[in-house]
Order: sequence, then C-alpha cells, then structure tokens
Amino acid sequence: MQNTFLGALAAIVGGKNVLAGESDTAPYVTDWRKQYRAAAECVVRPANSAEVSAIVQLCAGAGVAMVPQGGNTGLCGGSVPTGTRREIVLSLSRMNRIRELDALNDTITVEAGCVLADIQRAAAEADRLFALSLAAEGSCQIGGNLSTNAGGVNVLRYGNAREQVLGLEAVLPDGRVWHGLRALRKDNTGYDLKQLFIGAEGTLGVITAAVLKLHPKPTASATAWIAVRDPDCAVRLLGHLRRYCADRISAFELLSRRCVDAVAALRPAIRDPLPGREAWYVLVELADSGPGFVLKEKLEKTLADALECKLALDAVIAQSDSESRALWAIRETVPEAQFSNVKHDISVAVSKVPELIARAGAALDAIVPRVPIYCFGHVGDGNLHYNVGDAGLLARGAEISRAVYDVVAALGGSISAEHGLGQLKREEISRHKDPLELELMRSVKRALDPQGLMNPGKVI
Ligand code: FAD
Ligand code: 2HG
Ligand code: ZN
Repeated sequence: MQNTFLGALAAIVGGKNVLAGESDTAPYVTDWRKQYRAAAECVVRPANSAEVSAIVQLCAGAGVAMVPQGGNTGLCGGSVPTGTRREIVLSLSRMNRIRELDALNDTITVEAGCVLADIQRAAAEADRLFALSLAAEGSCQIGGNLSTNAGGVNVLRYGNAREQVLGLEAVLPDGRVWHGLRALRKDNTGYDLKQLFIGAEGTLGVITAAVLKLHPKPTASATAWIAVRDPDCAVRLLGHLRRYCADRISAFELLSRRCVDAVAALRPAIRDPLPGREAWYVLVELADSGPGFVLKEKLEKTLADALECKLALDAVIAQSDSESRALWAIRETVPEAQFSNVKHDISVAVSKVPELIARAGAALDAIVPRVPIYCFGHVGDGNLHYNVGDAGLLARGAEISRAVYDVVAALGGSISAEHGLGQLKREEISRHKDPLELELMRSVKRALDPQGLMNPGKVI
C-alpha cells in the first residue's frame, strides 16, 4: 500500500524527487533549532504548480497529511512533521524561478521556492528594492516568508511580508489551483483571499507563486551603532530620529549587552564597535535617494543632538559599506549566538517596550532569580526577542513563558510578533485570543480544509 503511494508520487515528480531513506529525509524532518523531530513517510520535491496540485490530490485521496516546507528556518516547529499520523513533507525548493520582473509596474513574480536573497538580488539588478530582509535571507524561501508573514529589520519603513504582496497562486487542500496572481495596486472585488493564506503557516493550502511589490532602490545609506542607558532612552531616541529623519529610518534594532557578549563569544573576530561597556545598544539605518554624504551629515547632526541631551551615551557612524556590514554582522549573529533557550517573540506598542522589559524581568526574577535574559529585536516595531536562560532551562519553558506572556497580555501585546505559532504556541494561543476569533479561525480552516490534511497540529 505504502509502496504504491510512493510509486504514485514518483510518477508525478520523478523517482529522484521522492526521498524516503532516513538520512535523505533527516534535514527535512528536524527544525532549525533542533527542538522538533518526527519521521515523515517521505519528502516530495515538485518542480511546478501542476505537480503540487497532483501531489495534493493524491494525498487527499489517500488521507495523507502534508507539511509544506520552504527553507526550514522557521522558529516555531511549523515546517516539520508532528509524527502523529501519516504525513509527507512537501518541499518547494525546486520551484525557484523568477517568472517576471515588471520594472514599470514595480513588481516581481516569483515561485514559492525562491530564496529571499535571490529575489533581493534580482530586484537590485533592475535598480529596485525588495524590502523584506532578515538574517535567514540566504536560506529562507518566499513561500515560507509569506506563510509566516515574516517581519525582519525593515518593517518600520516598508511593512511586513503581508504588505509586500499584490497577488498569489495557491494549491487548495483538494488540489485545485487558485490563480490569484494579479499585479494590481487597486482591486476591490470582494474578500482579499490572498491574505488568508499569508500567515497561515501552511494550514490552508500551499503557496506556489506570488506577485511582490518593489520599491525604488535607495542610493544612499547611513548606519550607526549607539550606546544608550536603558530601553526608555532607546525608545525616546527613536522619537528623536523620527522627528529629524522621518521615513528615512529603515531599521532601528535594540541589543542588550548580554547579546553583544554572546556574539563575541561565538565569533571572537567580531569587535565591539565602541570602547565602553554599556548595558544597551541601538543599531540604526537610514536610507534615501540622493548623495550619501548628505544622509551621513543628517545622521551625525541628529546623533550629536541626542548625545547632548543624554538620549545617547556614545555613538559611531559607519564610514564605509564594509564598516556598515561589520555593525550589521553583530546584530545578525545574535540568533546563532543564543538559540538554545526559552524563546519569546513578543510585541507591544513601541511606547510600552521599556515597561515590558522592566516588568518581565521582575516577573522572571521572582521565579528564576538572576536568570540570563537575551533581549534584542525590532524595537522600531515594538517587537522584542526576549529569550531566557539556556538549554538547561528548556524543561521549565512553560512556567517561564507563562510569566513573560502574562506581562505581554497585561500590556495588550502579542505572544507572536513575527515567527508565527507553529507547534510551539498552538496551545498557548487559546489563552490569549478572543474565543470568537478562535472560532472564526476554525471555521475558515474547516471551510478550506475539511479533512484537516494541511499541516495538522500547527496554529489551531
Ligand atoms: P519554513 O521554515 O520552511 O516554513 C515556515 C512555515 O511556513 C511552516 O509552517 C511551513 O509549513 C509553511 N510554509 C513554508 N512554505 C510554504 C508554502 N510554499 N506554502 C504554504 N506554507 C508554507 N523571522 C522573522 O519574521 N523575522 C526575522 O528577523 C527572522 N530572523 C531569523 C533569523 C534566523 C537566523 C533564523 C534561523 C530565522 C529567522 N526568522 C525570522 C524565522 C524564519 O526565517 C522565518 O519565519 C521565515 O519566514 C521562514 O521561511 P522558510 O522558507 O524557512 O519557511
Ligand atoms: C531575529 O530577529 C530573528 O534575529 C530571530 O527573528 C530571533 O533568535 C531569535 O529569537
Ligand atoms: Zn526578529
């Protein structure tokens, strides 16, 4: 029976694109943090939407569940099987063609398996910017980015993944293909169905292609590394920068001293940009059209004012692209420098970030005194990565997360700002969402996927 099933899959995609041996499937059934691992019947690697459709029809007929997978860089266990039923991994990685770039319409049409960095590169070659950017961009795929509604470092200026999409192509859980690849900026013809699939983490269908927005490519950028006394100063510094630099701010990232130390411990070649040891740092990036020196002068002047009124303690502005890359390398290495701990990807209103940090710290101190906290993230969007302890504390994860999430809830925040729910927060979310909202989500799930075959055990 099983061999017949694998044979039928091989007839669709070719034998070499059905992986069933343990060593072949291992990288696909373990998540990036190595927290989730469960066997799948096989991994299937289709080459186009028609093959995805045929696979989904076959699985629907056989009652086999499907786990869509992109670059497998997700941080909530959404991209790997649960091991609780017959499941296959449906890897989109062979579907990596850029179908079209329309420079006058400022759009790019891509297949789901395109690696994010390849889309950025194609846009840059056409003198455009594709604005989504995150440290995993060398391996995550656009299908995964859309399915998790990824955020990253440019959200405060360009919005998250959801806001980059004009059209979508998706294979529904019964195998039908929805051709929604419209490249329109205005289209009020009923419900915006593409938004259902974006952020659904593969539970409503398989995204196979998308039409994405492009922006003018900035000709100038300026990067600064700034020491601040505390998170309150960081948030007030953001307000100060906004007043003088407005929408030129394309990134505003906060890092605690502990994160910088963790990066230095992992990569001794990475140097501390400033001489002193302060408790908090901000990495800020401005981007604009026009000559680079104008932007740099603007940043210098704004930071000089900030230093004078004690919003900042010290600052350095990158004098070249390589200095800018060196500053960014510190920020982008933080995930690797502390990935085995109790993770929280949380958000509150930007103005409440300092209170969140203070109250969550106090709540944790009461249950695990002096526990190390790795606090960093996209503070320009009110999104913190608030990661606690080390691998030894994972066993107490539920208790620790409860303490953090209670503070988040009291401040009207979210327990998943950008990483999604996956398996990690599937249970926890029912404590936080309005029961009516959960019921509406279940109704949508039942309407699209009555057999419950799309990525079961994730989200709801
Ligand atoms: P996967 O991990 O393969 O899948 C993620 C989810 O999407 C799963 O539920 C999967 O089933 C579903 N899925 C994948 N492809 C499809 C498809 N074609 N159709 C339907 N469902 C699909 N995230 C951020 O938001 N911001 C960050 O700044 C950020 N930085 C990161 C840095 C590092 C070093 C790492 C390891 C991760 C980071 N992440 C970040 C998390 C992760 O990179 C993102 O969630 C990313 O969008 C996942 O893309 P992926 O292709 O790896 O998806
Ligand atoms: C980032 O912003 C990612 O670097 C990863 O979202 C966060 O490691 C983390 O917790
Ligand atoms: Zn992040």
